[in-house]
Amino acid sequence: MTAGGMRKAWLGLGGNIGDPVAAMGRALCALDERADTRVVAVSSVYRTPPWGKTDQDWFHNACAEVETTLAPVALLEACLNIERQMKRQRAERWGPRTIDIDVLLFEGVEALQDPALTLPHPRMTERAFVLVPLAEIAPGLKVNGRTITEWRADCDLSGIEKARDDAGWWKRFKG
Ligand code: PH2
Ligand code: MG
Ligand code: MG
Repeated sequence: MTAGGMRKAWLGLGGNIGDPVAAMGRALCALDERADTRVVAVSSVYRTPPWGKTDQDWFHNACAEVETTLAPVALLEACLNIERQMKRQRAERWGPRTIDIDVLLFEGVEALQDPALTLPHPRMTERAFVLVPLAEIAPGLKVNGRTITEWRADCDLSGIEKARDDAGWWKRFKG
């Protein structure tokens, strides 16, 4: 635990309707503006082929590290509130959406089975659109006994390309 009772958590962000880069930037600014949470690292933005349901537009994805005094489920609630404030549109599971913010991992919580939240995120170790950006900011972080870099080496990276890597890109979308 860091000073002031802050713990680190890692988030996955994405979207494929409207302007997902702007939506991810605004979502990160909204989290950073909270008194209980700050954004400490953000990956580049990647353009990624749709996973799970493939007949939809490509996504943009990024990952972020935050420090927070919130408990895991409260952090998820904060993320869902931001999605709602941004009037997220979503029709179906794994289908098109304007913004999605997932809690992937939480410092000091090896596993969590809560009706609202499972940690680590159950599908993160199979998803290149999570592992590629996360490996930039947390290469040595361990999930289920292996590092992010090791998980990334085993997954299909085809199609993924960097879309934006200017430092602090997300701060340009402050509302
Ligand atoms: N999110 C999903 C389903 N499929 N595919 C990509 N490339 N990126 C995503 O963020 C994504 C997805 C459900 O959350
Ligand atoms: Mg998701
Ligand atoms: Mg989600």
